[in-house]
Amino acid sequence: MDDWQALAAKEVKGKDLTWHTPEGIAVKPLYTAEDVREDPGLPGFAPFTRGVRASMYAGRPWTIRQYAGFSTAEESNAFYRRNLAAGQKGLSVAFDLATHRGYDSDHPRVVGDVGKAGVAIDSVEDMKILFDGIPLGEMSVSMTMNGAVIPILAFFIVAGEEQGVDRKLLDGTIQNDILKEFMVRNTYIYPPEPSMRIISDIFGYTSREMPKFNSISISGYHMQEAGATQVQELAFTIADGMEYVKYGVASGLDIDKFAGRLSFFFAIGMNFFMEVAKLRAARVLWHRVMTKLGARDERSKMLRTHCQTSGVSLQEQDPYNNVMRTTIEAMAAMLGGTQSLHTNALDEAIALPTDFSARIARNTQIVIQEETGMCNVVDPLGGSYYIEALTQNLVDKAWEIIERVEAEGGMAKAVAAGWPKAMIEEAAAARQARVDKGDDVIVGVNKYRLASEDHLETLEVDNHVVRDAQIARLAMVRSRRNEAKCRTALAALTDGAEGTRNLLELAVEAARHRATLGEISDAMEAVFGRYGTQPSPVKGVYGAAYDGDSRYRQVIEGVEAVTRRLGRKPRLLVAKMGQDGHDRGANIIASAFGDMGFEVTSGPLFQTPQETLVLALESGVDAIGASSLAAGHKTLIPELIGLLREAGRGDIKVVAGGVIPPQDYEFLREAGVQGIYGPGSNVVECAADMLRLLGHNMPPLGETAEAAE
Ligand code: MLC
Ligand code: 5AD
Repeated sequence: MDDWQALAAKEVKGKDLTWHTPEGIAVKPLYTAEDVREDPGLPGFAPFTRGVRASMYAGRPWTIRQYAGFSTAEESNAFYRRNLAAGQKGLSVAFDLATHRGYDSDHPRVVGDVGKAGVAIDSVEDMKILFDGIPLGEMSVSMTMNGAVIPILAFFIVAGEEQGVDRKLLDGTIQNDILKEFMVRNTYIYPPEPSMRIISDIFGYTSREMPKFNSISISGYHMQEAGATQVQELAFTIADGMEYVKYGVASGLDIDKFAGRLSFFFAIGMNFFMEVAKLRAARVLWHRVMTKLGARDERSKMLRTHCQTSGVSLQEQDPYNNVMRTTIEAMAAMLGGTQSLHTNALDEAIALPTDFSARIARNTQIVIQEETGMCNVVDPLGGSYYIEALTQNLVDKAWEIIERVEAEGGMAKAVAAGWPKAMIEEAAAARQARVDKGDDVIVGVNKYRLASEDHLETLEVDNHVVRDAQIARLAMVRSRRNEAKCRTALAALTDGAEGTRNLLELAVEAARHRATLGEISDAMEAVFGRYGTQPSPVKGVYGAAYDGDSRYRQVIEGVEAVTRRLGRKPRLLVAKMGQDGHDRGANIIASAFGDMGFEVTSGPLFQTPQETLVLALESGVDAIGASSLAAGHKTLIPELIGLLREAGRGDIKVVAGGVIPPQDYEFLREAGVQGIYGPGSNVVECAADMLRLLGHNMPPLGETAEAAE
């Protein structure tokens, strides 16, 4: 080793080759047998470091399970069938945001959301169409639903019933993970306490009635998407799992009766070896945790997981690069031993997948499975000094966080206290600063950027058409049902929410009588109430990363000049309208603009344009930045501008940011939007633009005012 060190030091002239990762791990340039503390054992045996099955993919490859859904049940059903015919193996349903948040498609709050980010499901009738020709006793179906989990699972059970499928045979997964919703994903409906009860009720019902069904998908995915480091994702996900097990046990269930059907879900980003090690570490940690919690059955201690390649790692610029990124991530997922995988489409940063982009995404997995021979050997990276050392490293680092969570009374308390969310937001702001400064390279975005981009065909859903169709079907369902029976079932559900009867069981009865999603949701809301939160962006992280940077300094000076002119700081409202809860971008903008000297009002989630207008006027803002990541921009932003004009405040500047396809730019500009910032926008540049909009003579960054003139 001494000789190697001397030789390497000579080669690099003494430069330190240690890589300090965002998770605080010092990765050395070389690993040897000395670094491996423990023998990882064998696959299929505790603690499952090398995989949960003895034969792994040599016996059966992971499930190719592409997450999808858009527009109506008919259109999504046809899409699923085409995909299954082309080699997809399992289904994974994406619902629209109206459905997620417990609103029927005819609700006035969801005009911009129906059918946009997923499929609109209002009743059993929609669910039956969604799975028409797809036998629910044979096909495993995952449903990503958390807020409106009771009506959706009830619809699924009744759709199965009406297909003639015994509940005992229903195979699939429901996401049902509410803790991470409060932390990062934001499609909650009820306050935390009743939300946790709902989860225990689902554990109780499924463990009794649906032995093949995975009752939860404990998700770290969205944490990484929100900016968490791999260690944070790992630790908070395992800690969430512990909390659910404790609630299940406290509700009277035997741990080994339900724990074997808990499943997990992780994001797989671009740090290849770290991701492989993360999945191995997750299995070690879960085995440790479940042993501690008193599980006896080995299946209860076995972490089975779905993975999805990382959405945030994909870019709008030079989008074919995304195919390579997704391939690398897919390989990390399979080398880490995932049970099921979704590979993202190359148009991820702009829209939902088209048939074309979905085909490339699916084939990424099929090529790995069928052309490379990679599945023939179990855990082929096992025994790599680096991988084994990194696995241990991640276990140790995550364990420190898990111990902190436990010391403070568990994850529900930690979520209520807010520190995990703040930790993730700090990591997100730090990452954004590294990207904006060019320290973290993104090819085609902050390095090797193209002078002009080719046009990419993307999917567009006309949500007015979808909404009209849904409203018509709702009317039909309501007119044909036995109103008295439906009302009685809904009243029983409200009583159940007040009492202790199993809510899923009661909702199944209501679903049979054609109660709608909104009605079932409301029946519980009457007792539980609807939950809302106020964003509180982190301070100082973005600014600290930029300390001493001349371009950043230029913006600060610009803000100071505007402040002198106005006699107060320039004021910005960061607005989130519609049911879109993706708030990473909004939080980063609020945080970074605050650091640069703006006075920022962070609007609450789920606002109507009318509510945003009121807040803008109350806060006396100069500009509004509307953040849109769920395709509501063409409906909601023009409506807001119209309201501002009606109120005589057309002078308030409106800019838009988020996932906005270039073909919508013209439409938005015509509607009065004065700046559009898609994925890959540099936040310091955005701030400079904002100063220009506010009338400041801001030269291009990097140039002095004289040079610009
Ligand atoms: C597997 N099997 C084997 C085997 N491998 N049998 C013999 N030899 C082998 N080598 C058996 C398993 O035991 C099981 O049977 C059956 O084959 C299926 O295998 P599995 O490993 O359980 O796979 P699968 O059915 O695909 O289940 C994977 C899962 C599940 C457990 C992770 O929870 C799942 O599918 N999750 C998907 C979640 C998802 O799609 N989420 C999307 C989120 S998108 P048995 O009898 O033991 O069950 C999102 C984005 C957003 O959230 O924000 O909107
Ligand atoms: N169809 C396909 N993929 C979707 N995603 C979200 N909604 C859909 C949908 N309706 C994927 C994207 C996103 C991640 C959270 O899930 O990849 O980044």
